[in-house]
Amino acid sequence: TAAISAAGSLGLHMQSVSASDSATAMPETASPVQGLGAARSRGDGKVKVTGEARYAVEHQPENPLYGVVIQSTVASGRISRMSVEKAQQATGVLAVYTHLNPLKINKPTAIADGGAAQSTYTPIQDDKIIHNGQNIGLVVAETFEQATWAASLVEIEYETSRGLIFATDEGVEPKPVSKQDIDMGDAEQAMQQADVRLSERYTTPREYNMPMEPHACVAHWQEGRITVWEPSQWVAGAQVEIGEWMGIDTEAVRIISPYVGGGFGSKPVPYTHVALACVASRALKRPIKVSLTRPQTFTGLGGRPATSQQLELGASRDGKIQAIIQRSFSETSLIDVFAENCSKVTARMYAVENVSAQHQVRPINTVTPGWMRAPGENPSAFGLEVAMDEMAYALNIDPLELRLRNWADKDYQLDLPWSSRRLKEAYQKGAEAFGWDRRIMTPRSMREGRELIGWGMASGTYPVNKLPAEAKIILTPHGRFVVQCAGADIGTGTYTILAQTAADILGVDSTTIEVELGDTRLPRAGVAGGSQLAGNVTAAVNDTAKRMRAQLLKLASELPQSPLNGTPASQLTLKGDAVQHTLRSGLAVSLAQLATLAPAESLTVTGGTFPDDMSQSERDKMVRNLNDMSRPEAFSAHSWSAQFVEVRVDEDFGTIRVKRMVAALDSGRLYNPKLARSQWIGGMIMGVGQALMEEGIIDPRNGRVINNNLADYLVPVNGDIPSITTINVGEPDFEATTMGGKAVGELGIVGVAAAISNAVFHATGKRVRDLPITLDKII
Ligand code: MCN
Ligand code: MOS
Repeated sequence: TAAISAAGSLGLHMQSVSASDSATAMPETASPVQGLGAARSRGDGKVKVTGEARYAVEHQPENPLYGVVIQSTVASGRISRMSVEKAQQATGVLAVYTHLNPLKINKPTAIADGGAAQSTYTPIQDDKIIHNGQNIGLVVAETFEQATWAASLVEIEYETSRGLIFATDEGVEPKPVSKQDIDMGDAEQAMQQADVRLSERYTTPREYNMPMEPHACVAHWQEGRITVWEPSQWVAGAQVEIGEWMGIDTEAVRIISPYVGGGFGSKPVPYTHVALACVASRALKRPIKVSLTRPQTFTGLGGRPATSQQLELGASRDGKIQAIIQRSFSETSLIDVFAENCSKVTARMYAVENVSAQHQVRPINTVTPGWMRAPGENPSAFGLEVAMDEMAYALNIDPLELRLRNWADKDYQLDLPWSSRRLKEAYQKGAEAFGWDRRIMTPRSMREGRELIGWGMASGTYPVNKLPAEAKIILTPHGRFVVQCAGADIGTGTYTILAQTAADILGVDSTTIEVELGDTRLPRAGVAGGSQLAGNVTAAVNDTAKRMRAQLLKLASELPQSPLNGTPASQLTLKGDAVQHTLRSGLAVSLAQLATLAPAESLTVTGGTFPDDMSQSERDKMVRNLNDMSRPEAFSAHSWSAQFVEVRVDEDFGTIRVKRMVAALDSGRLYNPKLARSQWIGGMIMGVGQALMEEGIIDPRNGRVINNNLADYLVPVNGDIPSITTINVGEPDFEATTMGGKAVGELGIVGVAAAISNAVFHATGKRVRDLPITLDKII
């Protein structure tokens, strides 16, 4: 299947096979420039696998200090006594910062109302405890070991009050998030008239992102300015928050984050240990490293909050869904509203005219939750797609057929046409590759020996978000291009696709282009979140590269010593590391030669997608908050997927194994099919974890996260993951984005847990509506 044809170079219909075969299925492209659409390997791959890539906390400043965070051990109340003398007297200790000896930290502005992946908690300002594992102190010493030892010497007593541990506890006061309510048609009445009604509750537990690189930073205060090496999905957001915490100008903050060892939504903005590091560096006038331990990351920042949704579906006998009524809630902290909105896909996936959905948050004693891959869409699709399977069984209609009978020819929620929706193709190609037509509908009807076989499917979607961005391209004295942009590469492939974007325009091999990312000094870009960065920054680099090309042609034509002097730029082209005459072959000036002839300042070009007349400060504002993110206006633009899963359930032991996964996905044009597949399967694997393993276990007595480490908080390992087939059914969608691509990063996880739950039902006849699907729930 070595399949990069002319169509393949636009990322079309690139079919790949199982994960184990991916090397043969995804050859390096033969295209001369390895531009967009080429299935190239990651440019940053080698430095990452050889350990050369320096992650934030690996930055080694001169004469560093080490800070160790102290966390609370109760959920609610106040610190009644704290004794830090022993710690202060321990070898190497410089300071113990607590509410008794605080450093001022200002309350940051919530970055987005009802969706900020951020806590506004300010540590060490008072004695109040609002959750277990709250950051309540920082011990600073000459070495990490000294700081760790000293932290253990701090004595703390609490006056505890009754905490609200779970969203369903008595005393919890729900808050509506009415901004996101859905009220279409007359759902109550349509429900009454429906032939078949189903109403069930679907829940997802607390889940944690847990990237390999824990949350760890280096803060260095020097002469009124702070530089922070911080793993970041969004350096501009980090810059604002740190400035606010410290009470200094945003411009006095620099964030450096060239590599991020995964974020999955947990690194959009820094958390409060970073605030402690920054103010401690200022107070002690030395650089300081602060790293949360793995257990501390479970409460030093939030993961996906637990969700619960009551979902009622009404349908006609022939399988037309006539009404949906949904009431959902998710946990939040006592101080911030973070809504994991369970109705993100409810009214969008199918042609349903009557929908009523309301979501509320329930404040409890927990750290403010945050983003985790597809916040909202993920639990929303779990509920809806399991409910659709239940309806299919209630009506005795094949689950895939039921979905087709409810095909949405437009976005019913927004009443807008789709920009593109190749979901039917996804259903068809996915079903074909999976062999869905051989499925026997009756549960427990397929088996092999002791193993029950279950086949399940689900749909998934993720929206296209947008924000302008900027880039800079430099031609170096050696005739090489450097592309710069502040956007992050969190393991996604930004480095690579930006080189590919520039290569298309500049006519050089993309592997020769250097890309620099993740620094507030570089041209503006917004968050690597909401699966939009690729679209935003490829568009910016495309524009900048065109400006660079125009500039080079102009220089070649105008520089007195250029061999092409006097040739109109319209007769020149940029390819093969040279500006060439289009008509007279051999007449050319190499980029290296041009670089020596041209004045240095003429070889740096900036560009991007902000409106030309937008001021610098307005541009700053846009990339520094989340409210200016937009969606296309005349169309509803989304990525789509169809997930097919086979599980095997051991009848005696109840163990569940995912045997096969097939997904057909529409993410529009793929900028790099190899990387897009890597993203998709990454999401699918995370979906396996969500379906079968992941669950934060909370101690009802004190709100402690009991399984706060990677030995007890289970995630899939290689042995849990079957062969995965991904099929690209997307086509370029220029209504969605400038470069024609749609969302990739979060799409892969959406719907996976539902497909697995549906497969488990098919295998066993047991319907599991509460994730994860552990064996106790099916035996
Ligand atoms: N891509 C493509 N064609 C497109 C769009 C994207 O080939 N049409 C590929 C590119 O390689 C691009 C990548 O997919 O770099 C992701 O692009 P995009 O969907 O725009 O997502 P972002 O760049 O905004 O990345 C964030 C996204 C999110 S929100 C989460 S959560 C997530 C994810 O990416 N976290 C990740 N994928 C992750 N992958 C890794 N390794 N680590 C994480 O923390
Ligand atoms: Mo992704 S959860 O939007 O960072």
